[in-house]
Amino acid sequence: MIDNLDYPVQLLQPDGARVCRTEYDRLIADLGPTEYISLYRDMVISRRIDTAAVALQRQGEIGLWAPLLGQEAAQVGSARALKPDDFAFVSYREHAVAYCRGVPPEVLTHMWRGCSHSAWDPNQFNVTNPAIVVGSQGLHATGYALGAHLDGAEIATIAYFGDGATSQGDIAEALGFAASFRAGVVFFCQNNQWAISEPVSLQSRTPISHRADGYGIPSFRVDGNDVLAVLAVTRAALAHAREGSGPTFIEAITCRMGPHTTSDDPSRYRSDTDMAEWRRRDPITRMRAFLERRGILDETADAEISTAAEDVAARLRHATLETPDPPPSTLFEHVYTGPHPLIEHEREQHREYLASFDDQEAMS
Ligand SMILES: Cc1ncc(C[n+]2csc(CCOP(=O)(O)OP(=O)(O)O)c2C)c(N)n1
Repeated sequence: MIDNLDYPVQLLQPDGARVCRTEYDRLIADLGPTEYISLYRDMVISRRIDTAAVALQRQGEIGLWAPLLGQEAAQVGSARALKPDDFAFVSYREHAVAYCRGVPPEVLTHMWRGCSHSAWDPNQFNVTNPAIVVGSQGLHATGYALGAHLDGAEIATIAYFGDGATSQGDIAEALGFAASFRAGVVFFCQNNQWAISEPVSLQSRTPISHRADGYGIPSFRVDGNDVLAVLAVTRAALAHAREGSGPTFIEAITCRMGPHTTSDDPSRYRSDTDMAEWRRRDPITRMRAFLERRGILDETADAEISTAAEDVAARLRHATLETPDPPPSTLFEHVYTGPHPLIEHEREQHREYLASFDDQEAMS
């Protein structure tokens, strides 16, 4: 079942035609019209969350956002393969993974507005908060997977990271450790073609999935803009982890169609012509074409999905604008689990700093 062909696994062509591949078809044989619509719905809603958050950043309501535009199939397909007890360790771009795990859309902007250290309780949804330190979550996922194995829990762990992160020591260490100790972790690399301005061709002289070979980790290459193929491949990898067979590596080939973050201007390093081919492979258009070919998406379902997406965007917007600014002193909370002399010293300095304004007021 492990497939590391250079040609990625594809079950849906860009025009929505279904490609048959028996070994992968059987992994999604349980899907019917309801599930197809539901996958499409999650992708449409995820994209709408993303555009709403970008608009909030442009209006100065959040400090930063890392758009997922173009990566909806990679994220929704893989997240929908997870079982409730599995645990996902994410980077800063996996808003659709968080959404699929049940994180309320209203809290997705919390950290980016600077009003919370932690947007949600990771243990409530079995998905971590965004990790900004590139690659760090690979180590966290590996440790968690090993711990779960020692506890006898039949769960899988998945670590999401980008092509750039494969050049980080953290990912190399995680791969080595997971392979040696057969940790049940799925290394899910979204090869979105860019690490900020650095193209993947410079990042790796081999297909990214081949890097797993050096660690003795079986790998898959999948068309990351094909939600059915991603779902099938991730189900296989997660099953491998749950049955105690150790780690796997998935390279999902996709494209970040927007900027790296809202602070980036991609026109400085890639042309519109470069992006034309990727627009043709848009994951949402592709799934929609598949649904239309099968006559599954009628006007009622289409309208319901659009309304739901607008509703989620409105809730996100409203919640972001309504979130109160926390008192600045909360900066010093939760740095360590208990009191720490350095933090207490800094807290006192901060108190004195604020008090100095009271003195100035009294003098004027
Ligand atoms: C350890 C570390 N080094 C550098 C950075 C700065 N940085 C943030 S994102 C990024 C590129 C990551 O690219 P990739 O892993 O391909 O993920 P993508 O952003 O494309 O999803 C870099 C270098 C960081 N956050 N952490």
